[in-house]
Amino acid sequence: MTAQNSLRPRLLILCWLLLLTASLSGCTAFADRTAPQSTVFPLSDWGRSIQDLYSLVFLMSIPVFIGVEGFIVYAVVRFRRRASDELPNQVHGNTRLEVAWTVIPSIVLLIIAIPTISAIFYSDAPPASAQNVLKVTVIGHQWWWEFHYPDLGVSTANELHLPAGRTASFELKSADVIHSFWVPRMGGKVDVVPTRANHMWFTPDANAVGVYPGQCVEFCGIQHANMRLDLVVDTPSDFEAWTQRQKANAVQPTGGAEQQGAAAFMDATRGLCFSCHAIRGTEAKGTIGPDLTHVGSRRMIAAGILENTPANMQKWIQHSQDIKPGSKMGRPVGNGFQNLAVTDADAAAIAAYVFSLK
Ligand SMILES: [Cu+2]
Repeated sequence: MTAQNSLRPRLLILCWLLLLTASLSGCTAFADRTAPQSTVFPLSDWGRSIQDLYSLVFLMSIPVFIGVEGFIVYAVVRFRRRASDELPNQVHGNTRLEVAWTVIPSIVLLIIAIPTISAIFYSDAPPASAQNVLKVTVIGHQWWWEFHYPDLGVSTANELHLPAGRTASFELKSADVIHSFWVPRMGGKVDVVPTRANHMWFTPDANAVGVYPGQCVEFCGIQHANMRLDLVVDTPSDFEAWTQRQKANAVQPTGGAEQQGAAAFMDATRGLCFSCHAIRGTEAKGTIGPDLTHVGSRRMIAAGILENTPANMQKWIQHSQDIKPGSKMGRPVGNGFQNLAVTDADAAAIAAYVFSLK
């Protein structure tokens, strides 16, 4: 045996081992029920309808895989070149084989098509049995999410609250370019397209209380990857309490750093914040950026990039263009934005003020 020949089986074994390792590492991710963005352990009715389809296709692909690979292995072994071989038998066409490999895949596709079409119709509108459907309007912006609850009179940004066990129906719109809305644990993705409204719905499971990250999944510009959101599934009573807090106007500070921050927020030569942000109950009525009426109650800021703390809030106010280059947070210059020119003292005061808006 030459050196080259003895190397070949070793290389083959190495390739198989690498493939096996890669597949097994995939399995551990697949089996992790706590993975926040797993799609294979859905927590809603809509998510389950998609998962059922996925399981069906996966199960059907197993015999197809074994069959096709089996035939390949058989052909490789049975018809391998032998020392005594001359030119193999030359054949053309085999009607029986060709009919078989047309009919069998057609049957497989038909079996997949029937539940797929029924799942598409199921996802179209909430089932007639859904009671007290909660309406939510989702508006995608470069690069954050706006949420309105038209029947509740509540608006928020980047943090979507839903009560467990109650069907939510979404109207999805865009303020600028095409985005796509996705909370993996709840179901699939739906495009968010300018000039039209798309729709989706799902019912978070009654036992799904928790926080589930979501994100934009359609490339929408430089900060696309930083266009995240949190879905907070509350118990019905927690959701009711949250709604009541969100409905209220902002409580204005009467002293301390918070009050100085409120003054800087409304000052065109200092914070300039009011020109882009709204705070209900004040003169700030801007619509370019998120409504800040209760921003202090949110877990994250900057569309899921920074944890909501006074220090991070100050960092975001002063260094928004370093943290999220290209975002519309900052002072407009030419076609873009630059960091706000606020003093450290003003930035700290504004941060204390908006953080107090719970
Ligand atoms: Cu995007």
